[in-house]
Amino acid sequence: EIMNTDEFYNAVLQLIKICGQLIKERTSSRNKKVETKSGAIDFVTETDQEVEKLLIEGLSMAFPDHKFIGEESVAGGLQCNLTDAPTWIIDPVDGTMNFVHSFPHSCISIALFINKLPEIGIVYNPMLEQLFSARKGKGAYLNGKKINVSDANTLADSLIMMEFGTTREEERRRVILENQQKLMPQVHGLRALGSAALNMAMVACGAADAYFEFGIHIWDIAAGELLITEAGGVVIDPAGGDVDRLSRRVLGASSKKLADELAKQLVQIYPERD
Ligand code: LIP
Repeated sequence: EIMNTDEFYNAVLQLIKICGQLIKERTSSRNKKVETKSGAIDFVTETDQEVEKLLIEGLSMAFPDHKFIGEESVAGGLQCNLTDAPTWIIDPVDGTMNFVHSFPHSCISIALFINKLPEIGIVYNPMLEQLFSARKGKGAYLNGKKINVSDANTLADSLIMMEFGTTREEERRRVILENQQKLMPQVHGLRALGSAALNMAMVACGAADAYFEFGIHIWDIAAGELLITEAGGVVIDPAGGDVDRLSRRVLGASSKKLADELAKQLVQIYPERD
């Protein structure tokens, strides 16, 4: 059943454009206010906090009964609680490390979930003017043009997105390197954009064939999931089976066959749930 989400979609698009302008203006600044969060290489800036505040204020003014899960609100102590109520899941700046370094691959990632399922997903990189959008049952788009996943369906033909992580913890680094070592001789190539949402957008538009990561949170992947599925791909748990959005694990791919083949290869990590 297709829900009418026009009102929500139009409202969030307006806000995103304003917030995107802010991110774009500030990304080249050499004196950003940067603080660390979970560890030495996990950052937050005043822009992350400001953008999240603008989005939540704007959306709750328009839709007073809607709920929110925001990266910086959760970092500030709020619960990460997904209910059936319409809930906006927000990463105000995904790829904060990139933003801090003026590497032009960060984005706003925002999704609307209703009954715990994605209805709207938007990933906007204002530096490169890339607006990825999807609505349940209506396809996925890049700047208004329909996008589709690639037709790669074996690892041997694939370009795989993966990440180096935001922790220096020994065990986590070891598993990341093991996965790189296992995959490198089997695939066309490995890439890391530094943003889960943008990695997923690359899979959605067919520029990459699969992506996986351990340790992400629901706000990193909420919008990207709908982009990939509406573009014809799949999003599953990295060990195979259904994705569990609060498990901090994700694998997205252009096809079920490729997703399953990749899942079988991966050394697994099971981080503490959100
Ligand atoms: C980041 C992700 C990135 C991942 C990090 C982190 P942030 O989000 O997008 O892909 O490796 O774990 O979650 O902190 O820049 O919003």
